[in-house]
Amino acid sequence: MSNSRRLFFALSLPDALQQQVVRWRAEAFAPEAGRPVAAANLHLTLAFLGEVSAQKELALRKLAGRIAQPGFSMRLDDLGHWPRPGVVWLGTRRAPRGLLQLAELLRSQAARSGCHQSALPFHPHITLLRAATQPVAIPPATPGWAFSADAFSLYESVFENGRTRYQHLEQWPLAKQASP
Ligand code: 3AM
Repeated sequence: MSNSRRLFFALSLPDALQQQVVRWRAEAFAPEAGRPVAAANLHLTLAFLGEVSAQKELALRKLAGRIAQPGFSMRLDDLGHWPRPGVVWLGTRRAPRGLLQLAELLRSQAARSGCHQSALPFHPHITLLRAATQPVAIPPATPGWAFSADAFSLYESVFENGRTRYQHLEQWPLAKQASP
């Protein structure tokens, strides 16, 4: 399997927003709540592809390059805890249609290319803490950051020296958002 890589499509967070989220997280959660995801690893997963051969990766990159979806904006105003996977997440109370359509498109392309897709419904989220398997005090609100997506990316999940790091591989633009 040395020829295959563990890949996923995701939205990246701008550097400034990464830093704001990380600073807020340090105040908002107790240190024992879970293991903080590194600022550079914060992302919103659109479609998880699993272990993908070089040939399949090339085909999926070509399909991604033909996507002509509009960009979108959302408010990061929701928080939650999934105790089973041990995840504390940041999300949105109103997922924009553009986000749902983009994820649906990438997931169906992945499924047609033979990448197993979870049967669970898509729940857009940015993982803040991992290994959060004990009850966590969730703050009542987030600062409600505005987040605009004008591109989506392909990442490789690399596990080395006991740590997971996400390597950015390629980015594709979303079409300009229509003015309101
Ligand atoms: O940070 P999140 O949770 O959004 O949970 C994994 C992470 O997303 C998810 O893919 C992202 C990069 O690893 N992931 C890992 N294994 C998965 C699987 N089998 C998975 N998503 C769905 N099915």
